[in-house]
Amino acid sequence: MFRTRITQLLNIKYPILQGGMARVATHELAAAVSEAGGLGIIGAGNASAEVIREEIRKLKKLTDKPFGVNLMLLSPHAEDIVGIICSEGVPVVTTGAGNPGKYVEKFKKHNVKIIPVVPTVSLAKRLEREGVDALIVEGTEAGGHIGELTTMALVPQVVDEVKIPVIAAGGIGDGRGFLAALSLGAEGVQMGTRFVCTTECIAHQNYKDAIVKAKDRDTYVTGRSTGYPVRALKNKFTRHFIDLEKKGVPFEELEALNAGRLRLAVQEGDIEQGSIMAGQISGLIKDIKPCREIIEGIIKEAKDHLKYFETTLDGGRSNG
Ligand code: TUI
Repeated sequence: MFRTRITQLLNIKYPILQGGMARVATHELAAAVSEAGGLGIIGAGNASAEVIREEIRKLKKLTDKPFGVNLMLLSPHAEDIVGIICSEGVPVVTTGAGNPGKYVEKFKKHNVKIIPVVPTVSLAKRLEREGVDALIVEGTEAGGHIGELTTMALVPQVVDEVKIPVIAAGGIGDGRGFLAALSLGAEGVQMGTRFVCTTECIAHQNYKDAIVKAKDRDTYVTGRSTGYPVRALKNKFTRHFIDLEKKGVPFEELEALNAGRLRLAVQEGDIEQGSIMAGQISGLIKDIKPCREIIEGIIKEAKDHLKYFETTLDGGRSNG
């Protein structure tokens, strides 16, 4: 059940991808997700090509299942990482924070499946024309760098405009969200925040605990004024950033303030001065558990929910 064009394209058991989060999505997390039947993804973030080559090699020692690398297009090392992805035989690349158009030909030549994250219908249509294999359509509920539209509104609009398969992302954390995404016409989901709160994720315990503690209104978007909006958990750092933004502090100063903040939260566990990138679904996440339990739990919950549609929602008239 839940076989789609995405499970076929990627040769995976369940149509569940793990977001390629900078610093957080290391080989440990990606291997665990792939071993559990999803698609684990190493987040390249701003790391150097050498670091990512090592991550890929370490992942291959832990699993022989398909996996991906996320190419963050704002990285100064993006070009070099494209080369590593092609030479190391990575089966899938996802991209974020920009238009990967100029790399499509090279990835195709090296048989790398390319799946960009898109925040709009126009970019989705353009990248389909350029020959990408599928799209991750991400709503503003997501953590990290985000677009403006919600998953609920954006996914069906993209689905209606493209023929290639769509993966929904942003605000998905359990079986209900998974099924909702399929109802919108997506053929898979990508989850980030849910996979941060796993035993295999290397993020500092304070980072995971902050997400588990978070309630519905505890995320905030900084950087709207600079054109680089980022969703993270509210803390001293986001409050300070917003204050400066309101005062009209120049872009360069705000950028400088951002430097090193993700590392501070992920590695040092500084949850007041660091940037705890996380999505709006944080309020739903109540525990830290192995990736396999999350993935199998989502599939079971989705199946149970389908039964609920068939039985309870027709007033119990159906005999199943
Ligand atoms: O990329 C993300 N999330 C990210 S990237 C990131 S960067 C970073 N920050 C601090 C430390 C280390 C790394 C943090 N979070 N998600 C995918 C995503 N892509 N969301 C939105 C987009 C996007 C935006 C504009 C994709 C394409 C796009 O195109 C603009 C254009 O050029 O047409």
